[in-house]
Amino acid sequence: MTGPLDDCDLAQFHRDGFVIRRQWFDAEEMELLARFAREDPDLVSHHLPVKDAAGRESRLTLWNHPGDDLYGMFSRCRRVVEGAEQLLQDEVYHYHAKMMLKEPRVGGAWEWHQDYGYWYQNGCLYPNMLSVMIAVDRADRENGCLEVLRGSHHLGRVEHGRYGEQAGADPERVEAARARLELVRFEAEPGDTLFFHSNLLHASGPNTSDRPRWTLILAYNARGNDPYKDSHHPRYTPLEKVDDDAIKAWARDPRRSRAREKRSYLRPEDDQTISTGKDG
Ligand SMILES: O=C(O)CCC(=O)C(=O)O
Repeated sequence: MTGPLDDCDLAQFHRDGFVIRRQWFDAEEMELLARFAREDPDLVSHHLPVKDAAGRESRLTLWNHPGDDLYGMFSRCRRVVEGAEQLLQDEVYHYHAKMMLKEPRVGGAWEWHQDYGYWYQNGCLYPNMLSVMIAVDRADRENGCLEVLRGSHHLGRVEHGRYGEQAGADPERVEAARARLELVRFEAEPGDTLFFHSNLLHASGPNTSDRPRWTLILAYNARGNDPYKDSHHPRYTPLEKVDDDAIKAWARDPRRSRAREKRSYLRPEDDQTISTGKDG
């Protein structure tokens, strides 16, 4: 399969479970996204509050299907979709998108987990799934950037559940993995993009800074991994790709530039794992 990623990226993804592409989206694209998101009342009114073990609150707003608005252009652009297809070696479809709103001083931590730890429950037989994290704000240690354990996707799926005050992967396994595997921080400028495997162990600290840390996370499933049962995320749904210049073209189109989808957002009652600290 050909696409935007090169052989080095593919080798790194298979070896490490992730690949980082700096400035995958340029400053103009990121300014459009940041403005669109910060002016979007739905992100605030539909957010799901998730508390960490220390009682700090993170917020996320999640929807399943990409449409024709600016978020949809990011979810559907070839740079992302064909990159995901190269990495999963299959046609992919949109599993969901979410904006993580880690606000200054209050944004909470995320415990160590694998996304497939939860997606497994949704009828996905294989972990042939991934996420694409796009930094909307600068992300660093102080405002709680994402941390991953290099190569941890080779562990396979680790047991997930509620352990004491924490929801996430089995802490005994996490501790053993942390003792052996390198921790890598996704310190990022707006537009930097991380593709990561659904079995990669990842976590993030609280936002102790005066700056927000918003990120857009797009999740994709392989067509060949169509879930065997219904869940709160979609089964295979063909994804209509758009060219990479669609993001800027969208903003130049006066009919579109303010248009927002009427989307169906995930609600806490749709998914019990939300109340235990994860969207699943
Ligand atoms: O945004 C973060 O810091 C963590 C996000 C995460 O772990 C996830 O969405 O699976």
